[in-house]
Amino acid sequence: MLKIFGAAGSGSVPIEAMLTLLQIPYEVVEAVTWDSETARQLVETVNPLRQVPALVLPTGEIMTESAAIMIYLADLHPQAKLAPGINDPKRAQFLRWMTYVSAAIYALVWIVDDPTRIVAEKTQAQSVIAPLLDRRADCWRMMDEQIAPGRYILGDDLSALDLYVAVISRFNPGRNRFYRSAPKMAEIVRRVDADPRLTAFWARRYPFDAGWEK
Ligand SMILES: N[C@@H](CCC(=O)N[C@@H](CS)C(=O)NCC(=O)O)C(=O)O
Repeated sequence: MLKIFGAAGSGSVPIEAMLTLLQIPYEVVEAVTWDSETARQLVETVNPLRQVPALVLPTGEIMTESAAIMIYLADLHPQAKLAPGINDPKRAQFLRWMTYVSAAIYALVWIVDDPTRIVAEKTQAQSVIAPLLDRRADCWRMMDEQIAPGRYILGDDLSALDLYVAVISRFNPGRNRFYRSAPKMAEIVRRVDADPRLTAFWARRYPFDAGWEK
């Protein structure tokens, strides 16, 4: 069975959502890395970066990096059409935006979660966060301006990219700002939030609690 080192409300959630849609059983090793040194040490046994998600394949091989894991799983199960195939004209934009969300937006979490990683003076830490959150919002805006979506980002079929954006857009500065920055994708993430196949999953792994849009 697949094993994922992950946490509710983290970057493991879009992978878990994919596995749910694919109806593939998996086990989660819950590790809230941003909250506890014990969790980071647990994850370090599989990922020296001490970050979730980390996927343990049935062979024991380890895979990290959320976008890569999602692309890999989608390609392994082409019948589910969660990624355009290698010769599909949509493939280039799929790869482009999966990598963009990971590299330009998600990766900033390393500083946002703990600015003292780059700021010597603890008193200056807060001043680092606002520009990073502005940068995230601006990256969503630039992506939104360059896509021509249908019901979903790449057209009329749900793909791994929609699941990825639906989750990462909930990270700070939060969904309300995302809706303003990315009006086209705002409609799409709401559609993903409301997907009846994922209702129980979201409730368990990233609940829509009061005030969740921030
Ligand atoms: N590039 C990685 C980023 C993973 C990441 O930043 N994970 C966060 C949780 S959402 C984490 O584990 N942070 C703990 C830390 O960096 O100390 C990916 O896309 O999988």
